Formats: sequence, structure tokens, C-alpha cells
Amino acid sequence: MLVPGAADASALAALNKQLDAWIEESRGQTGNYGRLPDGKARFDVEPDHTAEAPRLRRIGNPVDISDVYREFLWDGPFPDMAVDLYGPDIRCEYSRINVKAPGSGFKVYFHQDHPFEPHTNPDVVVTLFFLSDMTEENGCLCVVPGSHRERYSHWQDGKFTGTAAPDKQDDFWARAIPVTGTAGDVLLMDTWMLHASRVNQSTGDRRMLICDYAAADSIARGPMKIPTDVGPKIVRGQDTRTVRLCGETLEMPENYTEDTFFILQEEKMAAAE
Ligand SMILES: O=C(O)CCC(=O)C(=O)O
Repeated sequence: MLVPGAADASALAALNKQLDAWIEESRGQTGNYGRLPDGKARFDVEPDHTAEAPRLRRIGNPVDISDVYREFLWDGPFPDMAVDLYGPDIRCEYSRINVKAPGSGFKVYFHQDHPFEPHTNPDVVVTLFFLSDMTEENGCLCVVPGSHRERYSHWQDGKFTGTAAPDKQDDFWARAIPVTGTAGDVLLMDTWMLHASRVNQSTGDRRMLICDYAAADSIARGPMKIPTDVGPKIVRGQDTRTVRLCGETLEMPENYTEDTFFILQEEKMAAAE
């Protein structure tokens, strides 16, 4: 579901100002940098990142290092949207920012998010907040309607690759629709929805802030792939001693050592293309 104008202009400006500063800072770096609690890099740059043409593509858990992002994701409009979906008790799991610089060759292959962090039940909503306009030209998110009822392995050849069924990617593209919108809109996406995105062929950044919220009684079965210093955190209602189970059999992921799943996907898919 797309919610237009989910944040006011001043919040949007403050989030983008902080992101501008991080992109500026990245000019002084030649590779991934900063540390998440598990030792992986917090800031992930594309292989062709340079000082002149910075290509900072992901920031893991901006809530750990920015009051502006923490207040927005914990106290802003999204926790209440999760309450509307799942009831009063909501946990903020983890967050990340994805940036596609103009002319960036960074694309994302079809995957579902749930297989990265299987939970005891599927009450997990992925909020994808548009920090910039989203167009087909700049590589907006594309989703496969109805795919939240489908299940695909994200393992290939004995390795967790973070990609759903590589041999079905063309079929997924044939069924996919683009989610275009304006800066300030948010897409609420089921944790099982297949999604992907193409490269940015426009002259401006494509910027997206993503955060997962779960019902408090939906418990992750393993570590978060982007661990946070300050969470997971109950952002509405109360924590619970009870856990709600669903009877589904789920494939567990591998706790991969690569800094981001973009690298995992590229390792598998670049070879196949
Ligand atoms: O940034 C995109 O286009 C896709 C993001 C995504 O799927 C993710 O970060 O989990």
C-alpha cells in the first residue's frame, strides 16, 4: 500500500540534510567503512566509488548514529501505521538507507525480505520511505503483486545468496509493477513480497529509507542481518513474554560475512549474466 505524503516537508528536509552530510563524508573513503555491532561495515560504497563521484549505496541502521533518523523512525508516523496493521505492541527491528547515485550501476535482484530474518509469524511490515521522487528512470522499487503468498529458496549451491530463484528472475520481471511516487510517500510492503529494482538512468539520486516493524509477539529466529546498537526497540505499547507461532516451515538464512546482501547477490548473479 502506498501512503502519499506520509511525512511533512521539514522532516523530509532534515533527513535529506543528514544524508547529504554522509555522502559528503564518503568522498574521503576508498572502500566500505564504519562498523555495525557485528563488525560489518555500516557504510557500503559501490566498487566505482571515488571522491569526485561518490557512490555511497547503503547506510546500515542510521538510527544508531543520527538523532534525526532515530526520532523519525521511533516517534514519527510509521509506528502508528504498524499499530493499525498489527495492534498496539510494535517493535522497530532495523533500518537502512539505500542510495542510487545518478548513473549508478547498482541494481537489486528479486528477493523476499522474510527469508533474511525468519520470524515466528509473518506480522512484519517493511516501510520504504521515499527520500527522493521514485521513477522508472531512476530505478524505483518494483514489486510482484500476489507474491507474498509464494515461497522461494534464497539459497543456491549450498550458499545463502539473498536472491529468490535465479532461474525465475525473468518471470518475476514479467509480473512486476513499478512503484513510483513523490518524495515524502511511503510504501508499506508485506515481508514476503518479491521486490527488485533496476539501475538509475536519471541525473539525480534515488534515495530510500527502509525500516521493518514487527508485532511484539513476532520474534526473529536468529540475528538481524543489519544489527543495531540501540534496538530492536519497542516503539509502541509494551514488550511481551508471549510468542505467537505460525505453523509454516521456513528455510533459515546463513549469517553471511559480506557487508551487505548486494554483494551476495552480485557474486551469484553477475556470473550468470
Ligand atoms: O533499494 C532498493 O531498490 C531495494 C532495497 C531492498 O530490497 C532492500 O534493501 O532490502
